[in-house]
Amino acid sequence: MIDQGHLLSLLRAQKSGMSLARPFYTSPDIYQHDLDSIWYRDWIFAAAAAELPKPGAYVTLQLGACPLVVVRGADGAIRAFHNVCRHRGQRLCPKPSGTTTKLVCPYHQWTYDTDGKLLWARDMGADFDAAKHGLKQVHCAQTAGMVFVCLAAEAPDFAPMQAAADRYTARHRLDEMKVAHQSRIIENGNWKLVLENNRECYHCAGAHPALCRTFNDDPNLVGSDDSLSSPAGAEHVNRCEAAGLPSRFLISDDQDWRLVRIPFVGAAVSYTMDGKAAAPMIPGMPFANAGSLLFFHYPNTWNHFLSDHVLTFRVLPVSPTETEVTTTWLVHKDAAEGRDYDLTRLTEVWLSTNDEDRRVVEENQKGINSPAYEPGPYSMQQESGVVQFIDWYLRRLAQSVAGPGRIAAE
Ligand code: 3BY
Ligand code: FES
Ligand code: FE
Repeated sequence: MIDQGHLLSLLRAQKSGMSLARPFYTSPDIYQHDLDSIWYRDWIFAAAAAELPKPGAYVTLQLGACPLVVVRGADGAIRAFHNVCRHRGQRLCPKPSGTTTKLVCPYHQWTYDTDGKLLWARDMGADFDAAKHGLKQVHCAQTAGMVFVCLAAEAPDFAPMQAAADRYTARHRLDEMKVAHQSRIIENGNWKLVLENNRECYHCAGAHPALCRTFNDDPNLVGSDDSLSSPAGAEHVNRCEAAGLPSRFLISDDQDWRLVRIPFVGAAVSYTMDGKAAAPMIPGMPFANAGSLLFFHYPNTWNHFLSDHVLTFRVLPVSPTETEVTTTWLVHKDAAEGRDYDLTRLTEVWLSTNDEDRRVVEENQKGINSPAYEPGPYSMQQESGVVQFIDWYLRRLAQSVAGPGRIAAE
């Protein structure tokens, strides 16, 4: 555990508008503190609901020390549990995803219903009470077709974000989407470097030749600004809102989530090499050139809702200098691969972009590891989104010095 006095002195030494001091990106103690004070307390994006299309479908994730399983029950409800057998603690579901009628422990075959109830345990004697050995449940809630989990004993209020994100994404028909593709990569960098990289497009022209064909790198569109100071941004918001698409910049009071719909470059309508659609337009969208609805929620997700497909991004810390990034491409369920969309065309821009960002983040970590590294200034013009993220992070750490929360299962 980090010494609170040491953390306080690091926080006090931190200058606004400057990148973080090295320990924030390297120290195992600060990494553990990040888990305790942020990752084990906040709502964490676990999976797109479309990844759980029918009863018995499940997705697993490793949230810090906690293996979790998110599963759709026979009643259709999605629940989340600690992925830990109540017999001797075996990890119950070892695979990243699957479909099953019952959750069967691979060790001694204790068998759980998809609602977490223990159904069967061999030779446990007459005194054994199965009802006391159900899976430990964790908070689980949905918005914008995305399933979030929370390990805190008392979860933060999900309702405000849920109301806003459901309203902004309604026309994208998230309940009618299916998974077209998923990629999972490990970036050898601290999780905050992955988030920082996402919150600016200062690097886009240099790093992302494919993305820049369609993604507008105007800093007023993706930074902490409300997008209206960009003439293209204002025109886009007005046109979309007039067509009934909520689009105006909206950020929560504590700045941990934001929604805004931004335009693509020129006549582009999707993240493709030629800017043309990658999949049939989602029924419900008023027109193809609706740009991209951006939705982030700290600490672990940013997402793009287009008129023809949806991209979700899940970030999970693996170690102080390793981060898993899972990208999921969703299309309307009636779209058939080969007939209505080509998988390469749909995925190539973001597969390249993710790989380019991975390299940027890894080189960033390598430089920060050097004793020569010292915090440098963010560009207020280009990196206001990063400053907004770092300020959020530092605020959270400052609050946590008063006392981090506890995990519900403790
Ligand atoms: O995925 C994103 O939203 C960010 C915005 C700027 C860089 N990157 C493309
Ligand atoms: Fe799961 Fe024994 S540890 S059945
Ligand atoms: Fe990037």
